Amino acid sequence: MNENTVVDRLLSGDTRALARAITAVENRTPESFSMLRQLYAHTGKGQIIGVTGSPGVGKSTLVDRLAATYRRDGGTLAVVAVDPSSPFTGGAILGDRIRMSALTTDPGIFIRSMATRGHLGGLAAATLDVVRTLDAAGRNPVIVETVGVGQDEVDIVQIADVSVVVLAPGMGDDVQALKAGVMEIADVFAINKADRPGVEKMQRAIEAMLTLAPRPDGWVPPIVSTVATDDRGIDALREAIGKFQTQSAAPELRFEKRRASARRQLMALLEERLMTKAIESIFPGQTLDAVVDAMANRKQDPYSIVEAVVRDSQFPQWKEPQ
Ligand SMILES: Nc1nc2c(ncn2[C@@H]2O[C@H](COP(=O)(O)OP(=O)(O)OP(=O)(O)O)[C@@H](O)[C@H]2O)c(=O)[nH]1
Ligand SMILES: [Mg+2]
Repeated sequence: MNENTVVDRLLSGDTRALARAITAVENRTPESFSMLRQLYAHTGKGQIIGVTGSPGVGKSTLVDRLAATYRRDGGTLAVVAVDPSSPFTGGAILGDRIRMSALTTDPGIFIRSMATRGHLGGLAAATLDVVRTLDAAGRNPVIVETVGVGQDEVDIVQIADVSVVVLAPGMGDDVQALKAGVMEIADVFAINKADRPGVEKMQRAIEAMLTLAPRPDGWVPPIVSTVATDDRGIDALREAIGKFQTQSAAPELRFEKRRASARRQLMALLEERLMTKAIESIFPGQTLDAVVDAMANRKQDPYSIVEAVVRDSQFPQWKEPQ
């Protein structure tokens, strides 16, 4: 099937065309980049909701319930789970870490699992492109679940229009751990597993932190208690998400977010493509990991590598891509 047909079909909401496109995007095929060029103008329409938090806090269960409430409005949506633990599968199978219920058989909810391993410095880029493709296809919202640990995950969450950080009671130390990275990107907090003791303590810990570090935009992130397994608090969570979206829909705020997101996307793509190209050209047949290992063993030094890359690179002038 030619690309134009796939793009047209995808834009008209065809689920099979979407599934094929997503697989191509995940595999970073040359055709996928040509398709992404055509799709870019159609992106930025829907809402992207990031859901992040430590392993096991109930993100997937919560996403499942949240997806169900959006689905009841009648639109089609998507869930992307970034799974840091499973080996690279090409995203073809659902890891058992995605605990989606009956929704998995509903074509109105497109679900993909992305594995962290196997991407050369480009998980953020690949995930961003998958999310953009879903957005172009009219999936709204696109909910992205990530475990909030590494830089990649933080990068991914930052493309979201609204970020929900999920915590669970009895994880007091975790609030401290999250503080450095994920805490400051939380637009909404969900204290899940609120059927367990320690909800108030957790709430106070979050409030204390918010007081210490108020946000420059003046938004005070709401804290919502949920019991995902019991479908409790889901409407309140959705309302909190909606409130933030209304406030950040102010044109100047929205444009500022879009600029930041555009910058990140460009950097992520450049990093992915330039890194691959650089390593391939100076160390044919080697992987980035092998080069990094050689550096760790002091068999290579980073200065010579960078010097070689910069010296041998030719940066052509901008020409409209074919
Ligand atoms: N008691 C209780 N258990 C819950 C709740 N929500 C989820 N769980 C359980 O917690 C476990 C982990 O839930 P997941 O939804 O897979 O958590 P996750 O954060 O997506 O986990 P990872 O993707 O592995 O990081 C499962 O056994 C859920 O049934 C809740 O509100 N209360
Ligand atoms: Mg999960």
